Amino acid sequence: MRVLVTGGAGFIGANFVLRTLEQRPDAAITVLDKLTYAANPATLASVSDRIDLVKGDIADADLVDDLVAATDLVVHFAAESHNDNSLADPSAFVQTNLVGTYSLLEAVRRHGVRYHHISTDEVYGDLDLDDPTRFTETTAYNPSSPYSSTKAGSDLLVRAWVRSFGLAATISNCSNNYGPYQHIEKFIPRQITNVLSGVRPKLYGDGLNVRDWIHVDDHNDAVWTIIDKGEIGETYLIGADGEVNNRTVVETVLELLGQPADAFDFVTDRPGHDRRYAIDSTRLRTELGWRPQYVDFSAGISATIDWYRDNADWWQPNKQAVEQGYAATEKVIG
Ligand code: NAD
Ligand code: TDX
Repeated sequence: MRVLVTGGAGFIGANFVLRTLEQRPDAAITVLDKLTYAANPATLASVSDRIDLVKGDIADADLVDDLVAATDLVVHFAAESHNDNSLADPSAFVQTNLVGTYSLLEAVRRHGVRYHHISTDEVYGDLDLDDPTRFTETTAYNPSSPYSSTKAGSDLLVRAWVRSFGLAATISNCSNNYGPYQHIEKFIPRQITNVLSGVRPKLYGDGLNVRDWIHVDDHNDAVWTIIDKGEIGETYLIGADGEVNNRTVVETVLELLGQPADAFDFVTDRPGHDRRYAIDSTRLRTELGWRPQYVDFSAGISATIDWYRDNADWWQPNKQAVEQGYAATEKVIG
């Protein structure tokens, strides 16, 4: 099978490529990636002779048309993905997440290719800490940030292309991922690499915001499950019952690295900071039979810490610049 993976040099897309080559050695993979600041081609170095890596923009309609014409399946990971960046400057988010997705959808429509769209639980907005409900496939869209609103808009484009043009598409909305090769701007790798660099972890606001963590391999296994067995036109939520508040995550990282549990700083909160995400993945489990493999969060974090400790070459060159970027707006409040 020929597979076009957009954003395959980023965190989740690259893990998808590596895992697919392991599990499906016959897959012929082309990666289309703009190689923005978020990409690290070193992630794909070990498989460079087994894939085609095309540096290009998903909004480049001619390039996309050529690549889509030559594939059986598109798995669309490419996006601007960081909420904090979307608050500083939304323009790339509108361009890539909306215009880029539109360009892919038009090519997929012209060539009648199977399409899987990767999205996020953030399209549903947030929940109160004491709300007994969780997001399901029928929860109304209510995004908060420029990032999540452009992801919501891209999901709606897919739904419209399915209904209006009969596109052979599926959509998945997943909760927060962690694991190897995640950019150190994101919460968990930022705090792991802070502690490894002798810097105190930084918690936004009161640290009680809750995220529903899933290991990236569980996410990607779910994506293949949906591609293989999902119903065309349908949406599936992906989550591993991993709700943890941010303070507990930081305390776990500190503890696993032998530091006092209170060796962190509270910093200014993110504007519009979503309080809690929580996914009900019953549909994926009961209809398609998927189950997460990583159910012990502390063990998953411990393995992720080991990965960052053993792969300092992968992240260290970026560390100072990332922290300088945060320091420009972040103030310690406690
Ligand atoms: P990432 O930022 O690590 O990687 C994104 C990749 O897309 C990078 O390699 C980047 O170079 C590429 N890219 C950006 N703009 C592009 C463009 N115009 N053309 C081609 N390539 C471009 O992101 P990630 O965390 O791996 O997220 C991947 C997907 O999963 C995104 O669609 C995101 O919304 C979704 N998602 C992420 C999470 C999470 O926790 N990280 C959770 C749910 C869903
Ligand atoms: O230094 C930090 N301190 C902190 O307290 C950072 C970077 C984050 N946080 C908080 C904000 C969030 O409550 O940690 C939580 C997680 O933050 P991020 O890693 O920025 O993730 P989030 O905003 O939840 O979005 C992520 O999950 C859903 C991904 O970046 C998105 O691409 C995905 O759609």
